[in-house]
Amino acid sequence: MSAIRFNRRVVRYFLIAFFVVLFLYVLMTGGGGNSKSSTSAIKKKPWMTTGKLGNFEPKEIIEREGPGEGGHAHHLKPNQENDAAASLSAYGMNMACSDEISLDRTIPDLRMDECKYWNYPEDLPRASVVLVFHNEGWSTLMRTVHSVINRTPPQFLEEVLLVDDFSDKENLKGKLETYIKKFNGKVRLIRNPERQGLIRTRVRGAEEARGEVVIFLDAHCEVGTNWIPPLLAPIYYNRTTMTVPVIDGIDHDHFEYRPVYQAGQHFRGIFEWGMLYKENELPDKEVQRRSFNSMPYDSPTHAGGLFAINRNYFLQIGAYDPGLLVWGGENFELSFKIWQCGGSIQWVPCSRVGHVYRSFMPYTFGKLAEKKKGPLITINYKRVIEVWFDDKFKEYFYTREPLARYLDMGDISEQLALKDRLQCKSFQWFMDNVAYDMREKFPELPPNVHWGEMINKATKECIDTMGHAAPTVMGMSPCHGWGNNQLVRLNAKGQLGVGERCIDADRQGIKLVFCPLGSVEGPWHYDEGDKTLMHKETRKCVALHPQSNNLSLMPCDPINTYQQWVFKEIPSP
Ligand code: LR7
Ligand code: MN
Repeated sequence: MSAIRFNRRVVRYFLIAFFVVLFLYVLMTGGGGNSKSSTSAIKKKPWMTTGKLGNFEPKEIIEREGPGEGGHAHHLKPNQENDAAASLSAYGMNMACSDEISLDRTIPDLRMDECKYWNYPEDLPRASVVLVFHNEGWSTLMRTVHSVINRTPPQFLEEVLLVDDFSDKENLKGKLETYIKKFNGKVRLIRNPERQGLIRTRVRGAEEARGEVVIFLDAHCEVGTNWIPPLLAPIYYNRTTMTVPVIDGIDHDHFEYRPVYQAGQHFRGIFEWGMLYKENELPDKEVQRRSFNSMPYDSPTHAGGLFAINRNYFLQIGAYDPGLLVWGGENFELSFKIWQCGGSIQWVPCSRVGHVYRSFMPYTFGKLAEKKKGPLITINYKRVIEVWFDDKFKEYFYTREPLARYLDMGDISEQLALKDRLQCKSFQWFMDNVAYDMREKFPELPPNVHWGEMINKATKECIDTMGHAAPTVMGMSPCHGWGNNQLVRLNAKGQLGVGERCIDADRQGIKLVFCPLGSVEGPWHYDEGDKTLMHKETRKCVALHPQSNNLSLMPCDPINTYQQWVFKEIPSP
């Protein structure tokens, strides 16, 4: 009897010990088991230590006191208001405030706790951190450099490469050249002989960079604790993976460092059919694919500014399309190209970098924009969708941006040839396999039945957003023929809108509102005969008040010209 009990106890202890060992093993290997490919078989995977700090974690936590330290807001004195206002309007950020904050200031460690326990290979590739800049403020530019130098293990930092996109600010000339000498060659400066815009300037940076990996940052960033190993590791295992840090916000007025998302919450980049960049909560499929919530995850696209990529791979896939000008759309071009041509994009929760979101864009697009007719960013989008979208999806873009059909996007034959040469997959493949969460947020768009200016028959004026952001009431103004705030679209499902926003009605009048997410339908019925626009729910019609010039719903009166609306397509610009 006792012998049997004894044996049972031994078995029980043995089983417990077995599971403890198994558990520790799973924990230490990151649950991944064996390696991905034959080359990576010799490369050790990152692993989670049990209770011990990861191999590149800083050994001590630095604390400092002073303005803005710890990422706190710094408030200027009332008598500095003029300086603050002047710098805000020159730079889109309060440089008077920034100038009082140390270039070496500390920022909070906003990572998930788990991040501190990851170990990474000791032989990660070396990176060139490339900062392109055009007329940036001195202290925000240099704080970016300082934060990279201070918080990057030197063995992984080949250089910080500053690429000046033809700035004309005096302090970015000789003073900058002298200042960077103190970094003993770690910081290098090259200059464009003429303005190239950020897109071409980044390509030049990648061509000139000496590191195996290039990491692009905007010239007003601060990198977080142990930011670099988690960005480099996925590239080390697979050179066709591009990695993106989590981008926190730095206030443009008082420089407070704020988390974009709480630790552990994950979002990824998608887009609206008018090519507006959006972020969407990580779909369950991606959450479940990973064994730890701090592990990198796939993202269809990225915001544009901050990412790491193997330098040769970036150049091999044609870097950015050289036909994209100055600013905008390049983030989509690179994302579609990478995914469709066999690479991948991962967002990395354990790497956090702060970025100053400006209050407005302080620079113009210069000579490059003057040469182009029409809105340059939309032209960039058109190039991107014409190269990477399948025909069906191109229509969604033109439904949202009808004027884009008439814009001259230049020659895209080289891009199409590249797509062919790299044997890239279709956009449908991308939508089904990568951006599958787009369907619920931004379903496929029904065509427009009308678009253009929406003109009142009585006054001959146009319905207009008056330049206000949603939610706001719509107004009336003389038709100007430029589109923009007067460019209205009515789709086959009764949705009326301007750009990405929708038009609806309530007691206050006819309003510009956010479109309901996940729906392409709307409340309107347009009568092609009477030219009235009826709200299906209330069965009332959009009417203009002759005296006040206000818009509201009124009982339908089809012979009243104040209730009659005609759509006029706008000729090509
Ligand atoms: O002509 C120019 N030449 C330049 O060198 C214009 C700009 N630049 C530099 C500029 O000095 C800065 O360092 O390029 C960098 C980016 O310009 P910003 O900071 O004016 O751009 P942004 O932060 O408003 O815009 C986002 O979208 C851009 C165009 O698509 C770029 O991809 C930016 O890098 C990108 N920024 C981010 O992704 C940071 C996260 C915020 C978001 C969204
Ligand atoms: Mn920026």
